[in-house]
Amino acid sequence: MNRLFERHKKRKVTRLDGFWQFKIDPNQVGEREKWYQNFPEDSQPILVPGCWNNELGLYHYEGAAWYQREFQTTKSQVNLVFYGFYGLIKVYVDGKEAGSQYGGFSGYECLITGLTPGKHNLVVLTDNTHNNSNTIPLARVDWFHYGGLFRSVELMEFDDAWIKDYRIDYQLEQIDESTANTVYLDISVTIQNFTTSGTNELKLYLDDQLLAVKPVNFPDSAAEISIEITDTAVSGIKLWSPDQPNLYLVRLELDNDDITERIGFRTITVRDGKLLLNNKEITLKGINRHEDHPDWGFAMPLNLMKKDLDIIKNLGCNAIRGSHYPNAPIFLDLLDQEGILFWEEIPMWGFPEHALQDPLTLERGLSMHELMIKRDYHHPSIIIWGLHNEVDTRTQAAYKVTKAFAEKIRSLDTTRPITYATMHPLEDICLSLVDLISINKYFGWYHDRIEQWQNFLHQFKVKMKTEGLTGKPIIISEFGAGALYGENTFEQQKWSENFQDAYLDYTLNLFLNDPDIIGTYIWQYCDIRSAKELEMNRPRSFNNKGIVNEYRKPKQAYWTVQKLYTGA
Ligand code: ADA
Repeated sequence: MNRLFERHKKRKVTRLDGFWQFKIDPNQVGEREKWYQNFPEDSQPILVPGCWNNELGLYHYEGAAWYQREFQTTKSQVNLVFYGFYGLIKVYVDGKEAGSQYGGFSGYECLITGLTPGKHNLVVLTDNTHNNSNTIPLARVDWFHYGGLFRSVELMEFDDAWIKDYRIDYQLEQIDESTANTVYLDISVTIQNFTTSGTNELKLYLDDQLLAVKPVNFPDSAAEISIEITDTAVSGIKLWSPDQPNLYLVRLELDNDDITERIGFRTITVRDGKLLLNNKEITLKGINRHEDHPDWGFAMPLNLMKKDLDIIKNLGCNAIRGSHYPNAPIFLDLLDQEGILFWEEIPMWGFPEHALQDPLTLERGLSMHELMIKRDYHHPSIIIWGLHNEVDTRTQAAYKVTKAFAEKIRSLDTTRPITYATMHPLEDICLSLVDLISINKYFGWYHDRIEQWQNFLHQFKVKMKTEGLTGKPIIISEFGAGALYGENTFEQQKWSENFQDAYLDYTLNLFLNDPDIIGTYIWQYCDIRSAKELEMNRPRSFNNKGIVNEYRKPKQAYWTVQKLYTGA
């Protein structure tokens, strides 16, 4: 399943999940030998969605790999949607390249036209090779480079025209959670037409109620057409909030095609050092979460996502940071339903100066932001866009990249605040570019003593005054300590559960009682596999700072955090 609601009533969609043929290509010979025309006979079956590293014998494989299967179509135009992969994807249909993309976590759509109805051969190359200068992420990260088609693949079929793209914006007449509101919808739609001329009608529904009908005139030649449906007033709307996550289905219909989006109406703003949801001050009680499990990697089943969310809600959290990449669309649907606030970011982690200077880094980063915002713009749970994480923001190279990212995001979305997580807060030269200041620090774990947190916060607030940053809310976006599940010591030794427990008790108490700090995101929810580049720094090759272990069993700190977050 990809989404928690029915996306199409009319469009024909077939899930291409299940067994595909698979072969790794460590020497990169596949393109030369044209595997896309003659798939190797010694290929093996593999399940999609899935990460190949969870297959026996492929744990450490990083590089190119090929997938193959057939699909059947009754129409001449199809859109192949790959919801998740890591790095590069190239798609071949009937022996010819149909398209490619660099990215992965925000998915890839590959449109193929002029097909003869019937059976077709589909071959996919994906490559998760990384370097330390311009891949996003770099090779050196603190999570596992799982490869493969780790989310579903879908086949969509079209007749003469299809709804290629849409964007739903709205204005609220008043912002009041306690009563029904009137909203004004502004919708823009891109229709792609494959016939040479004709007319049609575009219909707009909200929860099955027909709101507008707009004539569509196709020009003489096949083309893309933009249609605007503006200022449609709807009354009786209840706002979306963590306590009452009210959701509405917006449906667009064009003859034989249709698409449904699910939205919630709310505002999120920054004012005088505070974060306001529906004009009410909100404190983010958050946690960082990776999409990881030893048996599934990134290809987490829905049941596990739901369990994670239950454990996180039971902890008293109202916020999650999707460290460090766009999460599965279905997980975002769950967050919308459960009223959990989400920070989403691209996987740009720990870039040093030379990597920030690489022009490809900027180009890829801009494109990843665009893909992420396009895919996820309509989720009410997303309240923050994250630009990057722990890049060297003491440098001019970071300033240039951060400025370009900020401008790009603001050109695509003016409704959400932006931030990035800094690891050099006192020397950072980019903070003026964003709306929220987010700090990652580990005093008392990697360096200094835990009490250094207090001096640091004082020094940082002085810097804010001196540099004119006052008024920007402060979030502590990462803090935590490693604990090996089951390890307990009489003294508080590092790597023990009781050290971690005391660490989070001290730091959370400090932050929750500081009126300038509007949010905390504990590092981290569960223990995760780390990349092989870090295995000598990480016991078990895991990042062990989870407050539950990788199998979601609680460590001692879980209960302490629960007390502090729930105020019990
Ligand atoms: C950084 C980084 C995290 C993780 C953490 C740690 O803050 O953003 O991904 O690596 O450090 O555990 O040290």
